[in-house]
Amino acid sequence: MKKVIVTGGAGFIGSNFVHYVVNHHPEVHITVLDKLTYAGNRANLAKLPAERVKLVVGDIADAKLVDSLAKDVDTVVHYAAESHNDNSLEDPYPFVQTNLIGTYTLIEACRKYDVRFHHVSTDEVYGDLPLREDLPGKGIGVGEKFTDQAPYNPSSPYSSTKAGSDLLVKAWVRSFGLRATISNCSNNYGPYQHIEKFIPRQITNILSGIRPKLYGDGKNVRDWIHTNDHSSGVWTILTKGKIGETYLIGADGEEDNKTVLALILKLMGEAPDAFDHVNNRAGHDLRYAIDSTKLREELGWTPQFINFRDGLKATIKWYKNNRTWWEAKKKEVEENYAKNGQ
Ligand code: NAD
Ligand code: TDX
Repeated sequence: MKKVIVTGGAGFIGSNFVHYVVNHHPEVHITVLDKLTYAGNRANLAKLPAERVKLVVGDIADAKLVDSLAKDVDTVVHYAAESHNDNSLEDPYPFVQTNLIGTYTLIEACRKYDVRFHHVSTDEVYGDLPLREDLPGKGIGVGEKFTDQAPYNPSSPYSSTKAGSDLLVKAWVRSFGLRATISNCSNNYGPYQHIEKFIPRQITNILSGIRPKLYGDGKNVRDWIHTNDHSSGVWTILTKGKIGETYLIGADGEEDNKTVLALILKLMGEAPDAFDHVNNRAGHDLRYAIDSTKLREELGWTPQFINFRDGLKATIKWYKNNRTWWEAKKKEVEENYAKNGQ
């Protein structure tokens, strides 16, 4: 693997992956293909050496552009997507266009030039799990987690288009021999995450003198993983994964939203009740939980950033030290949420 296209490499997880590869794998040259939507930001790549990373601003659904780039590389790692559930409930169209047509365009080019393809997806394609407190018998070890055998059962326009994109990749492997793997990861946190998402929204609210906003009763559970561990998981699959296989990436980080918010408030020196309950998300998934045994045992991957409190502390510090990165966007993001009572 010497010449790699990273789609969506100017977004949150994609740019962290580009940093990871530049720092750990000096032989790789990267072309980032990114449309720079509201979620993409050139600044995420600004500190990287130009001789290692080139940014092409363009759409993954632009077949001519994709064809011209794919013919010169050996690997495509596909992060680009419309990624926010709340936005997909307002306007599903960009999700259908980018997540489905965009992925289709990429895999067509990869099959034409026999390029290795890795598809980055989400645990949300499997729908949700019941809360542990609603299961007979409570506590650790109770209740199933998602594995790669779980049935697809997505809830939102976002997760259904991600599910559709996974199925396209699976079909292209079987019908056309596309050399592809898929990963489905749980909720990421870390630097460069857009402030529309839960953790950065609450941190930047506090830094802006706005009270944090919790959807519903805050009992919904997410399985948090530091984005650097997601990057090492994707790299492991790219280098050791079996073609046609799906690997789930997760770091056993289940927490309910109320607990995460309480920790943010504590770490930032705020009172425990200094937040607002706001309107719940329509169709809000209850719980996600990943069983990553296959990736750990078959490919030898282990997450490194498993202390959530420390990871959160470092993330708070990053948003404090990088106000110029997010401050100009804050007003618009909050105005959009306010329209929905959120
Ligand atoms: P993000 O919204 O921060 O970044 C998406 C990037 O894709 C942006 O840079 C954007 O400009 C680019 N993009 C969007 N449409 C494009 C198009 N048509 N052509 C080219 N570029 C386009 O998203 P993220 O949170 O970094 O997620 C990246 C990927 O990881 C997505 O595929 C998402 O489904 C998946 N994922 C995310 C999480 C999470 O917790 N955020 C968890 C599991 C999987
Ligand atoms: O202000 C908020 N208050 C709140 O309580 C926001 C923005 C969210 N929430 C809740 C909703 C979710 O239960 O926090 C949880 C996390 O919300 P998001 O950050 O929007 O993430 P989620 O919907 O879980 O999806 C994320 O993880 C899976 C990513 O956005 C997806 O791209 C990924 O596939």
